[in-house]
Amino acid sequence: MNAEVRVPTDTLRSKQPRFQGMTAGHRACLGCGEALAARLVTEAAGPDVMVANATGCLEIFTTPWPESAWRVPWMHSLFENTGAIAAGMEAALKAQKKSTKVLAFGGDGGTFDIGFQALSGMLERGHNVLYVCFDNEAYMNTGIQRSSSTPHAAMTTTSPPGKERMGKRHLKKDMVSIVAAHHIPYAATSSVAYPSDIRQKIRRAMAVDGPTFLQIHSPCPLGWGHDGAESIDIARLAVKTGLFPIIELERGGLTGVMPIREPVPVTDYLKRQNRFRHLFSDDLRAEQELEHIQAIADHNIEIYDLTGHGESVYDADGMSIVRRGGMRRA
Ligand SMILES: Cc1ncc(C[n+]2csc(CCOP(=O)(O)OP(=O)(O)O)c2C)c(N)n1
Ligand code: SF4
Ligand SMILES: [Mg+2]
Repeated sequence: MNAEVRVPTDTLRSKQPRFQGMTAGHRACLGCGEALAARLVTEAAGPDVMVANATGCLEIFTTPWPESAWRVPWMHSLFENTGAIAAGMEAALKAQKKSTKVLAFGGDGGTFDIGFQALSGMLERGHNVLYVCFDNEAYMNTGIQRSSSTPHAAMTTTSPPGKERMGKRHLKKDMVSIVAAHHIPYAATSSVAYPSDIRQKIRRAMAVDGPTFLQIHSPCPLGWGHDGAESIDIARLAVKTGLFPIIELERGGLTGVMPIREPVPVTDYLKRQNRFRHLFSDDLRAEQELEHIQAIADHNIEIYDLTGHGESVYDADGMSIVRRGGMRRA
């Protein structure tokens, strides 16, 4: 490199994030949305945290014995008790008069299904815990089984398309609404396609003294069937179709949405993923399913008024480079 254009190391260092709670040494697949999301979350949360982490890909790929990618106190919990473990950690810290924030991490399987009871109890009792769900829409760590977060018609090893059905028969569970129905101070969705939105929401949740929840849409190249280099594009399309609305709820009421300037057809999102390839076959049921999925996206656009702020620069097209955080309603 020409010495005249060399950037001093100190300048480079000053531009690096100050703290990374999850760093090198993990073994996630290339393009893993969950790995990137977890890095962003821990970066925004800062060093004064303790983590309870349900079993799943995140736990497995960050702790291949004897290595660990964690730079914060971190505890592996079972699938079913992450909420209870996090609540216990918070109670212990409170008894010691420490202000360290407890974070709880789980996949969609660990959150929507198996750990749901402990999560509900933790929310209802008002523990000061930020629960983050890394939503990759199936049980990926054990080989892509459907969860209650898997979208309708997606192919997994336990929802194969065939004579009986076109992939998963049921709808994706509306988890953020269920969580918000616990009247907690703050619940929101975000996507790994919008890092500044994740950071802003984590900082917001960290400042709340009480239970908070963030569900982050995190593509899994292995389970969704796309190239790892396309993860961010695909995550952005989920938002821009209306299939994954980015919203904020406070005490159960909707307070913010990320608007979509020009919604794109759901086929633009679906056709990029192998898990939906049967919907682009000659099967007569395929067209019906595509119409059904478009209707789901249209419904989201309507109920959250996602196109209502189409003139704003703070939307699904522009906000990642323009501003942090979702648009707030008056
Ligand atoms: C009670 C229980 N059931 C099943 C398993 C096996 N298991 C370990 S990880 C995993 C999948 C996790 O799925 P998810 O929570 O969505 O996380 P992901 O791996 O997709 O990130 C399963 C089924 C287990 N460890 N405990
Ligand atoms: S299987 Fe999916 S979630 Fe698991 S490490 Fe690979 S890309 Fe990430
Ligand atoms: Mg999962």
